Amino acid sequence: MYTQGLNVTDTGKPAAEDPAKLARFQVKVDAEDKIEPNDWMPEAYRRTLVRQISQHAHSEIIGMQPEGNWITRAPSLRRKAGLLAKVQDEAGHGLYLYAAAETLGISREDMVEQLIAGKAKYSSIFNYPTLSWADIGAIGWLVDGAAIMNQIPLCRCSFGPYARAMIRICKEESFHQRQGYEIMVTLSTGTPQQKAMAQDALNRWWWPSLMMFGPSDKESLHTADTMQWKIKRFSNDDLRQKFIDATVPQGHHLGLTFPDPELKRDETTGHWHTGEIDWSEFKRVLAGDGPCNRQRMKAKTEAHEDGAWVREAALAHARKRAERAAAARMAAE
Ligand code: FAQ
Repeated sequence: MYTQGLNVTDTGKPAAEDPAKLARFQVKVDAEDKIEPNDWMPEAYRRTLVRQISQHAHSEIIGMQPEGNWITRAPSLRRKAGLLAKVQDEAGHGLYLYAAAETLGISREDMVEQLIAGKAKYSSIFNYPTLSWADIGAIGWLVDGAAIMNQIPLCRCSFGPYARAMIRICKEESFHQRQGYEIMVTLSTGTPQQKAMAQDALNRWWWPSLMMFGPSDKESLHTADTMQWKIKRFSNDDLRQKFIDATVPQGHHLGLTFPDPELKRDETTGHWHTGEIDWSEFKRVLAGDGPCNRQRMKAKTEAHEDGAWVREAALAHARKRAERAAAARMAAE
């Protein structure tokens, strides 16, 4: 279990924290000063950040799989180059995020082990299959669209390394969203078969995209704490509503129909209202029983095992370099 850097007692339980330190911490957060890794922070704040940032990193890494599925089958060289770059960006986002979490005292190896052991979560959305090329458009438009809506406020997160990592990530995600929407525009204005593919992708990705924002506010476990600590700036339901309001007109512009007979606009408030989300499906996917959970974890575990020699070689190389540098220093003395 991870304990490095924690204020723990002999029993392994977190020690009671100094109320004066807690109060100073909250004043700093309320003043919008960033909390940096060497600053004092409440144990629960550190744990929450490790949980959220590592889940976020795992999502980026597992999120490479559904799109990676189409790299060899992209319909043109231009589409293939774009998709390759997008998947590589996601690997980069995973790395920035693992690095941000490491500043809190946990190692990347431990985080990856937690993922492989099934102890750490990743976003529910990546447990759905990519059945046609249109799914690549729908992922960019809807999944990256939802990711940006959730992540722009994280650029103002109280924890400095996470906030700074999010700035670059959001710029890249915005580009991904446009790239995905452009695929949807091309398909929706193409042949009847292409338009049908775009509609089918929207039918399958709409509801899971709404679930990305997490449980409803009344079911959310962490929102109250994370909003007080200014990690989250908006609740799950508020962000979901912003996404719905931004996305429904985009879908109508494509000439597509949302798979929700209850979807309607409130003329007074201007908000779009959806039917009820199927939370039993969300819970099933989180419990490991979504359409692709097993496939995703199998691919991740195999990639990790296949990559063992690269990690060993990198360590051996680093050891040799250190030995050579030490020998050179001795010779110079
Ligand atoms: N999937 O109390 P809350 C992307 C869990 S990146 C799985 O509301 P919180 C880029 C939650 O962890 C997508 N689990 O939790 C891309 C908690 O469980 P725990 C990822 C979920 O943390 C695009 C429990 O339910 N983005 O897409 C989900 O306050 C295209 C109770 O929930 C981030 O990670 C879910 N959807 O709010 C890549 C953003 N929702 O930990 C490739 C950062 C909730 O107690 C291709 N994260 N849970 O065991 C966040 O903003 C928050 O963590 C939320 C959840 C909003 C996800």
